[in-house]
Amino acid sequence: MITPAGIQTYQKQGYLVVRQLFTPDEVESYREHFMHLRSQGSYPGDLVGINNASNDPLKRFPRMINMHHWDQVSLQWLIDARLNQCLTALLDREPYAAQTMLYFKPAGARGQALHQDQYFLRVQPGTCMAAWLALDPCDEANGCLRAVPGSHTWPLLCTEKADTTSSFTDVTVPIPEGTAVDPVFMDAGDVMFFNGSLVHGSFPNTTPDRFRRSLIGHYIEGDAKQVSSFYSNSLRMDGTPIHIEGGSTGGVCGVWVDQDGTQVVELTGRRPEPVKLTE
Ligand SMILES: O=C(O)CCC(=O)C(=O)O
Repeated sequence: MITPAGIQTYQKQGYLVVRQLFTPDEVESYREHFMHLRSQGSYPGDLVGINNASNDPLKRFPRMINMHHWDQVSLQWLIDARLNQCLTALLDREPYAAQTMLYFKPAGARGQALHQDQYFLRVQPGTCMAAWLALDPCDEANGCLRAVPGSHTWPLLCTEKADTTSSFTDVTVPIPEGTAVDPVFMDAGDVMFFNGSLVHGSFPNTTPDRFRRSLIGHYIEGDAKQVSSFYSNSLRMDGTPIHIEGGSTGGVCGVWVDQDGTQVVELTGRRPEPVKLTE
C-alpha cells in the first residue's frame, strides 16, 4: 500500500496522499451516514451548537468531533486495517488512535487557518499524525487542504490570532514571506497522511453549491508518554483502551528570527498558549 518511494516522499514533505484507499461505495456510505447523523440533531462536542436558520454555513453543518465514542462506523473507520497499515509503515510503529472529526465544509464555509496539530495534541516524546479521508473531490474552489511542504521539521511555533472572517478557528502560526503553501488536490477516497508538526490548513469554500466533506483521524506515536489531557483516553489499533498521561504542555514554542538574511525558528522558552476548545 505504501511503497519505499512513498515513505521517502512522506519523510521529505511531511505528508503523503494515498490514492483510492477507500472505494467509491465506502465513501458514498460514509457521506450518507454522516449526513444522516448531522440531520438528526446535536452531539457531544458540537461546540458552536447547531442552528439551521443561521447565515453561517458552519452553524448549519458544524464539524463533528470524537464520534467514535458513540458511533460504531466512526470507531471502525478510525482503526481500519488499511489506515493502520499505512500509519505503521510511515511511523515505523503502530500508533494509538486519539480522535475522530467530520468536517462538512458546505458552500460558503470558512476554512481553518494554518496550524500544527501538535499544538492541540502536545504529544511527548514524538508527535501526532493525521489521516484525512476526502469524502468529496477537493480543489481550490471548495477549500482543499493546504500544506507547507517540509514544515514538519519545524519545532512547535508560538501561535498568533487568526483572521476569523476566513477561519473558523482563532489561532494560526506565522510563516516567512514567500513560503509555498501548496494546495492538495484529492479525489473522494484518497487519504492524506500528515505529520503533527506539518503546517497546514484550508481556505474558505467559495463554491455556490459544493460540500468538501472529510473524515479525519488523529493518532499518537506509539512511544508517547504524555499528551494534552483531552486525548488521554485513546485506543490501541485493536480497539482496546489505553490511558496516556495527560497534562502535557507541549514543551516550548518558537518564533521566526532573521539569521544572516534567512528566517529560522528560535525557541523562546515560552510554553505554547493553552488550547481553548471553543470552535
Ligand atoms: O479540513 C480542514 O480544512 C482542516 C483540517 C485540519 O486542519 C486538521 O484536521 O488538522
